[in-house]
Amino acid sequence: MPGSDGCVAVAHPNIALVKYWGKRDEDLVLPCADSLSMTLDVFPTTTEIRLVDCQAQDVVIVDGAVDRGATARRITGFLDLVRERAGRSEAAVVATRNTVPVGAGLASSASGFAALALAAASAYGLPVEPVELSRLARRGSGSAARSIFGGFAIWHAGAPDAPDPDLASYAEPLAKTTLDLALVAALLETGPKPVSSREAMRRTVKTSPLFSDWLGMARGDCTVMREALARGDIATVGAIAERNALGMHQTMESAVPPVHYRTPASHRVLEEVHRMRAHGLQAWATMDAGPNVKVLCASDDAERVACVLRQLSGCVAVVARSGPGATLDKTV
Ligand code: 2P0
Repeated sequence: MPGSDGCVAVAHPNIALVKYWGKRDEDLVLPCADSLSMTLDVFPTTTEIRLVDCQAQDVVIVDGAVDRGATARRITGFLDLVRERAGRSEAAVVATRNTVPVGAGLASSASGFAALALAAASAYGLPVEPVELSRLARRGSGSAARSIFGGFAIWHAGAPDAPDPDLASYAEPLAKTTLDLALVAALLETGPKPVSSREAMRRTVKTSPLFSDWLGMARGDCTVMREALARGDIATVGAIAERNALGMHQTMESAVPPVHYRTPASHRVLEEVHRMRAHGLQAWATMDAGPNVKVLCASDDAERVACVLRQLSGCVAVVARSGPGATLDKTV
């Protein structure tokens, strides 16, 4: 039998330096523009899949508790795609453990679907070649395509007129860079977000008057970011990442109704980052679909940045660096 019956995979979240915000095809999860990220060495997700012949339905266990809601439906939908491609019909027991707060804008769906894609492909006997796996992970959650790879990765949107749009949209690693970038996550709130990023993106594409400007900016930023990473130019990497993240938030805040992920606490951290820069500490902010702020800096400056952030009330600072791609842990 191809593959194996029980597999464990581990994947880490990634933080986009040039963000993905907007789909051109919801079913295939095709983005409107390329995005570019760094996979982290913190907050891994571990997912185990065991195939079971004797059972009609999948069982999904999240952090030790059986889930019968939206998460389970999304995982079963993903497994249906894997089963269809593999020509198999067994149900599965999926047990997944996150170490990142779910739904708090810290990319739990990226690590989650990257780990699930690898575990499921392996269990059902589909190819586990990384670029092919990134296409599969993308169908679970767009940003998961990038978490298949360690270090810096680019997710190609693919040309809209490509003969096979699914094939044209994949992630791949960027060439090695001398840049030793760190990311200090300023964790402010860990509760679920008010609007899912999927719904927020949909609303932004449909209603934001800034959306076409955002797309133009994101496309240009991807090119400049790649060049800056290649020459190890942290000032350009930081400046573009901050501008790109703030542009994404302005774009969604102009949707109807607006999507607000930034809170007063987020603004306090953003102001602190600007203060750090004014005092000569090279640090830049980025934010995702949640209130938490992540601060980019040189690895050697990370502890100093974390120290400053820890002085802000209610702020827990976690230092992260470049981490590995998705790996198969063991066959059980
Ligand atoms: C990113 N985010 O590039 C952007 C920036 C959040 C802000 O990708 O609908 O969970 O599952 O494809 O990947 C979060 O959205 O969305 C995200 P779906 P996903 O990291």
